[in-house]
Amino acid sequence: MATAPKTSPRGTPAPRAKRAASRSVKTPAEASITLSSKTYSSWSLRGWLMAKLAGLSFDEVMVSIDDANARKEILLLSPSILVPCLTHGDIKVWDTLAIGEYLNEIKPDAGLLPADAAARAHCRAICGEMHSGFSSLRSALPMNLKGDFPGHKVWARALGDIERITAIWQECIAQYGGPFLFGAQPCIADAMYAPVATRFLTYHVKIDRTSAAYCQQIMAMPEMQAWVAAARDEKDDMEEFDMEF
Ligand SMILES: N[C@@H](CCC(=O)N[C@@H](CS)C(=O)NCC(=O)O)C(=O)O
Repeated sequence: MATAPKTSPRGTPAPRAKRAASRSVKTPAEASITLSSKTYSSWSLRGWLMAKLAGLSFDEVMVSIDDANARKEILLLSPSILVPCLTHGDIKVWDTLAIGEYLNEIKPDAGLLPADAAARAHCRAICGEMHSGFSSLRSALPMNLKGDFPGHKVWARALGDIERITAIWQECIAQYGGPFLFGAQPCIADAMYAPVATRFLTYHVKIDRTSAAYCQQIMAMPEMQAWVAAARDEKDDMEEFDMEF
């Protein structure tokens, strides 16, 4: 697997792209990503954010997972019937962690994984914990970027998940110096935990100062601000979720 150097060219457009932009010619996107709700779909947010951090140019294919015809469409676009799904040429990648690893292979200079092998292993471990765990937190505090629930009661099992997540964050920030989990730049791990940061704010979860500052750091990212603004513009509100979606 390709590893990433410490520095990133993120935000520095290639000279060719610059020339195209100055003539107002829209260059075709390199890829597309299937997404569902920007308000509620935490996995869509993770995959989208990873692609943004990678510097990939991509089209967003929005599908509503409520609608039967749209579900058929997702089946064509994503063999798991889940979002996100990345399509890059003939290659389809339909699982968020796999998308992150694939993006790291095609954009090895983007810094999606830490350059140091030990930090990289640490990063993969905490991404794995998010990918396969914290089910109590997910069902108790579903992502809802239009919501604000100050009095929300957090049940005991979700509190265990919150303790573990904030311990992960504190440990990473102490070890790598912050402000992101693995240092100065956001990486795959920050994309994996970004929806959790939104939940802590939406439900006014009481957390330590380091974790609270980390949530603010995530929300201040220009990519997150763009995603949240798009979520607020989404028309269809859904009543309520009893599990993460
Ligand atoms: N393990 C999958 C989880 C993806 C997932 O659960 N996606 C949800 C949206 S956040 C979904 O597509 N649900 C479709 C449905 O419930 O119909 C991943 O890593 O991508």
